[in-house]
Amino acid sequence: MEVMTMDVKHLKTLKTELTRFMMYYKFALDELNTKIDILKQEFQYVHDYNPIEHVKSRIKTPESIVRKAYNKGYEITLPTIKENIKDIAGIRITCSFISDIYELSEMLQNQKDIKLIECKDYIKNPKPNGYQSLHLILEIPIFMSDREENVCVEVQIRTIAMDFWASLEHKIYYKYNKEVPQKLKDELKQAANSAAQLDKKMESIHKEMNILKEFSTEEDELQELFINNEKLNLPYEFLRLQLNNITEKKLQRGKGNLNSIY
Ligand code: 0O2
Repeated sequence: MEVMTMDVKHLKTLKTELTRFMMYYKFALDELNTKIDILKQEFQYVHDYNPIEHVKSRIKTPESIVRKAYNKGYEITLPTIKENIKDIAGIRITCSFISDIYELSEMLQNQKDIKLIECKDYIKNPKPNGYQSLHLILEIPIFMSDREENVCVEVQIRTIAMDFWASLEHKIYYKYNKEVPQKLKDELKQAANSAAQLDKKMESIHKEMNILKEFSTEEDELQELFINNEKLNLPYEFLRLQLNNITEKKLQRGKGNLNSIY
């Protein structure tokens, strides 16, 4: 009887410890999600453009944490798990373009309370199967009533095309534990290469459009005139005629100079 009471007491303590442990990761995700949301809103306001398509976060289940620790041969204690398993909390950010991935990664790393623990760039160096994504392990402090904890979060940043490939590749292999035929592996790799080409194409169109937009804004601004804080538009025909006159005069002057030389 005494032994059973001891066991129940021990189990209750374990449960409390495990709950607190899991809470750290939930708070870390909350913190980081807020940071990402702030960056998204501010970027939209300053640049009139939102680089983030969507954000998804998850916490590994206790079962999956223990399975991973067991498979990797770690001691099954909370301090060892915290020290070695860095993807208990994970955030996946899908961006519009490759350049957005690096910009967002910089913006996160530049925050004073965020420490970069590890960076795996599977965009510059894709995995042999074609997988692409930028993986960061970020550490952030969590402040509780009686302590401060530094908690790791795995952040995966990728484009829509990279995410499309990774999600479908995961689905295709799901619940198939045998060796996948080489032909299918090659085809999946080709699909990854096509996704990477699509990303490059979309980025180059995006850049060219940005240049056009810049010119068009400058043109629009030249046609505007402010008097007493009231915006007036200069008539396009008027501007065109004035510009034609100036060009004509320049040409005439050019001809005159040439005549005086010969
Ligand atoms: P989940 O549920 O998605 O989180 P490690 O995690 O350190 O033991 P590794 O390989 O060093 O293992 O980590 P890495 O390379 O940073 O990749 C870990 C995560 O990236 C995986 O998490 C996947 O989410 C994703 N990933 C990596 N390679 C591939 C791939 O080839 N295809 C797909 N679809 N996703 C990949 P988990 O732990 O597998 O699961």
